[in-house]
Amino acid sequence: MGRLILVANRLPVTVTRGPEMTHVSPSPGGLAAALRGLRYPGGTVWIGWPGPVQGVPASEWLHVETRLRELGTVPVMLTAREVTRFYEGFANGILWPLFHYVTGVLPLRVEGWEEYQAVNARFAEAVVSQYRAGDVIWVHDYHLLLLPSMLRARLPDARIGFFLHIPFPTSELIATLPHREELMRGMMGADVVGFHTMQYARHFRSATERVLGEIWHGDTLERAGHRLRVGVFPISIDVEPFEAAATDPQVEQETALLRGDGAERLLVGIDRLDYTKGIPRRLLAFESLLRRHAEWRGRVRLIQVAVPSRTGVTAYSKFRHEIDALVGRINGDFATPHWTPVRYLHQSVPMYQLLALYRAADVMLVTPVRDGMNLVAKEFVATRSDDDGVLVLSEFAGAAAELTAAVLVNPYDVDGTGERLHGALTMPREERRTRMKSLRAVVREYDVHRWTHDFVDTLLSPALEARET
Ligand code: ADQ
Repeated sequence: MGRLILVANRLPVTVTRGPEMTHVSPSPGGLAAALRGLRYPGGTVWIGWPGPVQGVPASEWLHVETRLRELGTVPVMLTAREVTRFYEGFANGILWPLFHYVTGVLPLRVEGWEEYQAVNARFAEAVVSQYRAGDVIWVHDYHLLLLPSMLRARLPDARIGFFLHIPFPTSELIATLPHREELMRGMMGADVVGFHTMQYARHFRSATERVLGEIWHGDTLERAGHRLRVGVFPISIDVEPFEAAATDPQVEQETALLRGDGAERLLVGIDRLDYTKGIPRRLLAFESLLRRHAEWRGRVRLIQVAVPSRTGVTAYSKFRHEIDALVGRINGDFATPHWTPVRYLHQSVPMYQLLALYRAADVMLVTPVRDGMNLVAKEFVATRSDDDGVLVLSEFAGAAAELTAAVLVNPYDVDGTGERLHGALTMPREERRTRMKSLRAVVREYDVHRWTHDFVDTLLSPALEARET
């Protein structure tokens, strides 16, 4: 049996330079979290960037390399210029906002295309050097849109899958992208292209029709010598560690501390600090709740945790100041000597605290303006084995397609969301229980293991054997 070669911009581990020595630690972010627990009978190989390693002294590099090899990973290095122009520039400064419909932060000129191509070609080189007949290749995400076709040209018989973790937007937006033909053609080298929702898959098909003039037969397409299939595979989480939170004494103790004497209700938001996650409008919705329902003043508080992210991209540092200012204004306007409405943590929190926040929340706020899936929503649901707590979820998160028993909101409607918060805070226990039971059933039924299994099964499916033609 062949191995599963996983290719993603980031390795599931990151090399960071500490004050005393260099560490190899788990990478942040949803993709890394989802794939870390992956098991494949023939074994897995990971190919990706281990993070900025420029500062690692040569004397420690041997130790780092050994550690990476022990973990089954193959590093692909990026130069400082590539980090700026490929990673922060083309991938996170152009593709990320455009695919999330946040066109306001797009630069006037699209730069970094040469580096985007060069880095994709370097990844192709790394995959080809690892590949053995029978291996299955699974490429992930928007950093590597050109890779499937580059691999198809070099390894015509390989099974190649591609999964996009972010939304695939309407073809109207794809049409605005310089290099749109190359990017779309790049994805088409795969045997299977997967998305989180039907809507993204539909957008992809129409973009290929519009940009490349392709003709689809349902979800498949015949291309020079191979058949491409588009599929829907909603990513999920490893449910077990979240369910286990219920019986972890450290989590229990922290949950009790967060709940205090129960006099105040608790709203919780946990995100990467990213302009797609809807934090400013969420804060305004909370402010609207306090203005329009003054009875909640002194009786409810919001804990917002935002883990720093992509700090090298200009739009992110500007955005950070916007949130700082909003939190300051809301606290300034509403706080009393005994009560502060918003507690804002600009930091990552350890796992036990994350779990305790999920367990302690009366209402969990997941209100992105656009999100491929959003794993925080699923993690929250999985921890609530007490069948309590209300999930307020944006219609524009991929998760909304499955988690229909959540309180769904349009995050752009700030006052409307404020009213839904009031509704969530006053929801009767029986309704909370019914909704949470139904949400938990969805997350337990389709966990991350089913997700990987379904994708790889589809990729290996004999129905794709059209290459002999
Ligand atoms: P992300 O945008 O990174 O993922 P998400 O799916 O919500 O977003 O995952 C975030 C992960 O980071 C979660 O596992 C969460 O627990 C953790 N996390 C977030 N804030 C934290 C904090 N302050 N402290 C500690 N941990 C924190 C991308 C797409 C998503 C898609 C995933 C997977 O943008 O839409 O769901 O990939 O496909």
